[in-house]
Amino acid sequence: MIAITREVSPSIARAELTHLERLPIDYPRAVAQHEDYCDALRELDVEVRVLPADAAYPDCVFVEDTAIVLDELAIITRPGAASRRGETTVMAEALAPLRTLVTIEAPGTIDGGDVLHLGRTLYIGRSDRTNDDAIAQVAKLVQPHGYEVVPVTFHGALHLKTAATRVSEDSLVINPEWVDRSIFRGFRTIACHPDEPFAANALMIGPTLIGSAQYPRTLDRLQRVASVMAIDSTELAKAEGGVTCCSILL
Ligand code: CIR
Repeated sequence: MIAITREVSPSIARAELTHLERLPIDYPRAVAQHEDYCDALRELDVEVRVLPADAAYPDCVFVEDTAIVLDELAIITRPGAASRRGETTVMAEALAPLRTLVTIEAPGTIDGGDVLHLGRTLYIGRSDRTNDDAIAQVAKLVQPHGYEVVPVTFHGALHLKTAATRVSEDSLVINPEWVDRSIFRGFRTIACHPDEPFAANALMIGPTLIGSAQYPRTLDRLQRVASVMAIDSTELAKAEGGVTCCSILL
């Protein structure tokens, strides 16, 4: 498995924020936590390719939003926040040797964080970042490869994957306040702890889950279905990023 990640931007203090109050981010600590994240991936035998940061893009560490990668193709997104659109250029360069590339065109906007890929289904959140035009473009691009696209309405979270992510072959962790659990056909759902609303974002690498150490009560619940590696991610959490946001997996 390959993971593409990107260093933390020195301008991370100016990251986009939607649901959180701005708090000071400790940049050296954010860098150290991101390095620990990359090391956790390496420990799980993932080859990590780290792209350089760019001060022109405060949110560039959140690479998940720049592409939707399937076995058959990679879709370069058109991120919903105008400040993030230019982040896709280096991701397209990194993915070009690995996949056939296609791109989302205006007026479509979509962030990869809204795309939950479960088998042959792509659940795509309708959000401030992702519109129906882009969802229709994705559906047209993936249908020839046998994928179904299911648009999902949700509330309270920036991205669908802030509210639901896969944690094992047949289960998801979700925040039931933000997304209706009955949408995900064929999957068991484990609710995050009610005091940890941002804990429904975990990164599944085979039988192991990388989760945020900030959410111990939810991680306890997830131990039932996976072996959990808890990492500190307090600084990027202040920029509204979770553990899935920081990598593209192939
Ligand atoms: C943003 O608002 O775009 C960034 N500050 C956070 C993006 C997090 N990405 C993700 O959940 N996939």
